[in-house]
Amino acid sequence: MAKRLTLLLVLCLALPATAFAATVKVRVEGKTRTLFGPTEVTVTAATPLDALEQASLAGELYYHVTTASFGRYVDQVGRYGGDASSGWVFKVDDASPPVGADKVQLSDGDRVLWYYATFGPTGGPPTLRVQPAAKKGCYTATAYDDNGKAATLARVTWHVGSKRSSDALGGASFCPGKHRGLLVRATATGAVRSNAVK
Ligand code: B12
Repeated sequence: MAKRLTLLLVLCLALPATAFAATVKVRVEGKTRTLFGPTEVTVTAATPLDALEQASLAGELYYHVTTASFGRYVDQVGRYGGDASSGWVFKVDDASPPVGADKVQLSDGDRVLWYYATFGPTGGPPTLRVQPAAKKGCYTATAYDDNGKAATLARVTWHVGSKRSSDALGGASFCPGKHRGLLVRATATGAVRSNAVK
């Protein structure tokens, strides 16, 4: 009887780590380049920290976790660690959760973004998201602040494959014409580069 109870207890303790795992997308944007999943890779993960672990496994990506006063803290991904007000932060569905990366329960369909950023008095840099526009063959770029509030940037630079394609007014949709499967991305001064879309 005691043995059965112990087994039950062990099972209960082990369960939460896997029971709440969700199917999510993950991307990692470094200081100077994308480190993992420009098109956002689908992984199974319970928390944003877990999603980073899955990205690390799939992409042989180095990261390091330390324990700080608030709990578990990612102090390095790839080559760069944090320094003063710069370092690694994450968003879930374009908004920055106000707690550590092991404290957020992910749900199916969530998009996790880890990125290197420098924070100032008004918060971190906006992150860019590219989506297909209503008009076929066209794309839009939206900037999101730390609260996940969408904003239109004054200017956006569009990239098709490795080529810088054009500068455009933020908010205007971009219609590159035939681009033979090359990926479309957006960048903007002071913003974290966007995901890539076919
Ligand atoms: C500077 C700072 C940052 C910098 C750290 C740069 C660096 N040097 O490495 C950056 C911008 C990278 C950052 C990131 C994040 N931060 Co911060 N950060 C702060 C701030 C303003 C000061 C911390 C500090 O320097 N303390 C002084 C030193 C001497 O003490 P320390 O314990 O050694 O400080 C270290 C830890 O605090 C650690 N750290 C920083 N943020 C966080 C967040 C968590 C959850 C943990 C465990 C550790 C940690 O970095 C510090 C330097 O090494 C505090 C607010 C405050 N006034 O305390 C918020 C604060 C600690 N951060 C917070 C949060 C939520 C985050 C993020 C989770 C945000 C996100 N969604 O990504 C991320 C961490 C993600 C990750 N990497 O795991 C919250 C924590 C709330 C909580 N109860 O969990 C705070 C309290 C701000 C707030 N009021 O919301 N942060």
